[in-house]
Amino acid sequence: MTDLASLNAQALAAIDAAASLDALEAVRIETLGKQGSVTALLKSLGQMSPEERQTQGPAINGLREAVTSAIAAKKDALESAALNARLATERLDMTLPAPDAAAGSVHPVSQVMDELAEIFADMGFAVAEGPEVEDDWHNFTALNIPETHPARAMHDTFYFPEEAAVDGKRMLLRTHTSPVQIRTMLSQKPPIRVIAPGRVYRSDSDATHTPMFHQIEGLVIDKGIHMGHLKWTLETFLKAFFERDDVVLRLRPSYFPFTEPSAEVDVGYTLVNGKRVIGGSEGWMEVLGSGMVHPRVIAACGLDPNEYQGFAFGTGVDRLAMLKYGMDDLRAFFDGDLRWLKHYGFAALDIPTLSGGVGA
Ligand code: 2U9
Repeated sequence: MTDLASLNAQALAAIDAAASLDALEAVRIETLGKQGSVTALLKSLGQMSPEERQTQGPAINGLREAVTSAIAAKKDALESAALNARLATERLDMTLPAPDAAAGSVHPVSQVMDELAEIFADMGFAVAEGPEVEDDWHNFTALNIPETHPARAMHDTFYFPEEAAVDGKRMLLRTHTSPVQIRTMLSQKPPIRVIAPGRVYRSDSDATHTPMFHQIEGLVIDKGIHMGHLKWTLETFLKAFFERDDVVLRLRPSYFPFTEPSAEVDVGYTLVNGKRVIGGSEGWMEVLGSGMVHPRVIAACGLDPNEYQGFAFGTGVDRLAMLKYGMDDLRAFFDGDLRWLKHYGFAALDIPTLSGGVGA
């Protein structure tokens, strides 16, 4: 019995001292292996008298179970210690800066779109989106541009072939983002405050026109809206966009079928070393079109123009980008020239704090 007790103590001490899985395996072989000490004891049961076996049997089996479970427990402990050690060496510090990857840059149009969404969000405007393939009613008729209206010809519309008609309607590429606001007015109740940024298409191409360009339009519909709301909104927007408090606006009477009265909006600039810088009023640059939403447009969307009024405005995002960041050729926006993109592109998550100068 003393032999068993000391063998038990020895085995448990060896198991306890095993510092690695290999060392533990060696202990297992020494005790429970074919030639092991515990196995030898188990084999000795065969030579014992039945009486001896009755007392020794349970004791030897108890020893084997104690050694087996001590080895299993130690194996678990060693394995989880090894896993923890490996995880510790593989730990990633998420606060470290990302490695310098030669990634792409944010296109100035995307950058300006983001800036616009942010500025207007601060004024309570939501961003509205709609299809680029439109029907005639949403792009023209609802905007007080009937079939015979000369503005239809002015828009240089890309029409889809008659065979591609949807529900009997000939489709076209939207010539402005205005159909988005029509869809918004049809699906939402006033008060409405939305901006609609996006691609628009016109069959036109020269140094200042590309067949696809980006527009942003804004629309406010509520009770009691007047030109004062329009002017304050545009002034607040232009001051935030050009990051200057001395932005001066000039509203000139104009004509758009969808607004009445209509006004073109100029911003004043000052010449600094022969370069136009926004601010002051030495000269004027046109930046926006705007006006009070035409009562017929309000009525086309199922609202009573005597109850609801609104203002709207529109501008080219590409042109705004050129003015703020000093580019002079619109076509470069769509060439995909990596040198241009590297020069004018923005780092992801970059928030520019200073205007890059006015190039126009
Ligand atoms: C609805 C009602 C009114 C949107 C407007 C302009 C004036 C405008 C042009 C500027 C240069 C587009 O990029 S550009 O060619 N836009 O001058 N847009 S008011 O008026 C709307 C729109 C939707 C329902």
